[in-house]
Amino acid sequence: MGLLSALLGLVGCDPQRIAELEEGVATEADVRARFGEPAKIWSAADLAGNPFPGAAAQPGAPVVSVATASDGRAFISFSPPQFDGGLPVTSYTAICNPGALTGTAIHSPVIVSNLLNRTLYGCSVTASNATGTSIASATAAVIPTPTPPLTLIAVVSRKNHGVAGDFDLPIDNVVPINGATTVDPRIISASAGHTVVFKFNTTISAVAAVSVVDTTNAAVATSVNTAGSEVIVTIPTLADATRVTVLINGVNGSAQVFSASLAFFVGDVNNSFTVNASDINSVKARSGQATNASTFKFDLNTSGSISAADTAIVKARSGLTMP
Ligand SMILES: [Ca+2]
Ligand SMILES: [Ca+2]
Repeated sequence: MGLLSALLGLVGCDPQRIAELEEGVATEADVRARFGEPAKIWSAADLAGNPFPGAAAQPGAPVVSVATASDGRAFISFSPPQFDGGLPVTSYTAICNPGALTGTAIHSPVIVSNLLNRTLYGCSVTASNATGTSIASATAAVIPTPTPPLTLIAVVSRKNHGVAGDFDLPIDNVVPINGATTVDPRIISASAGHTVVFKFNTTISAVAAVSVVDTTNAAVATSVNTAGSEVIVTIPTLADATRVTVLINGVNGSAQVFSASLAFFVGDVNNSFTVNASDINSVKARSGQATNASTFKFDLNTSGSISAADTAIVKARSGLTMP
C-alpha cells in the first residue's frame, strides 16, 4: 500500500477507489484536488470524460430501449448508464407523462402503474446513486391497453443473496446456445438450483410446457412455476460450465414459443468464457463491498457480501475455459 492509499484510507475512501487509484484509473493529482490539497492545473486529457474518476458523481443517463404496453401499466426497458458516477447505481426511476406517474426498480424494466388505457404517454428513466440522480434518458412512447398482446419483457437469471435479497442477471435471449451467451458466474444454490425467470407484460395464468436442453440437445431436469407476470423455471442440478436453452410454450394459451440460452460458469464475471486473472482481479477489487444492484455478480457464493471467500472461489478455477 502506497502513500496515497494510506491518505485515502485516512479519509475513509472505499477499497474499490483505492484499487482504481493503484491501477492508475485515478491519478494522485485527482485525489489531491479532491481533498483540498494544492490546486492542480487540469490538462486536456484530465478534462476529457470524468475528471474525477476516483470521486463520486451522479451517474450518466440510462438508455431506454422500449416501453411495452400493459393494462394500465407500462414496462420501461433500458440499459444501465456507461458511467455510474463511481458509486453503485442504487435505483432507476421511470416517469411517464402526462401526469408525471413514476415507478422505481433496481434493474430493467421499471413498471409504471396507474396509467390511463388508450392514452399516449412518453416515458423516460433516470439512474440514482448515493450522490444524486442522472439527467433523464430519451423518451419512449407507449399506449396502455386493456388487453395487450402477450409480450416477453425480459429474461433473467435470479439468485438469492441471503439478507441482501434476490438479484436478477439480465439474459440476452437473442443469442443462440453456441454463441456469445450471457454467463451467470454465481454458484448454483444447493436448495434452489438455478432459476431462470421470463418476465411478461401481463399476469400469467397458465404455462403448458417447459423444457431445458444442453448443447447436445439432451434434456435437463426442470420445473416451472408462475408468480404474477413471471414464469419461473427452476433447474435443480446442473454441472458447472454448461450452456442451456430454456423453452416455454402455451403461456396463457398462446401458440408462441419463448426461449433463452445462457451459460452457467462459476467465476467468469466478465463473460469471456474463460476464468483468468482479469476475473480474479475484478472480484478481489470489490472485496469488502456489500452485495447490491451493481456488485451482485461478484458475490459468487451468493452470501450477501463480497469477501475473501468469493476471491478464493474464482482463484480456484483459474485457467478453466467454457466448452
Ligand atoms: Ca472471464
Ligand atoms: Ca460472497
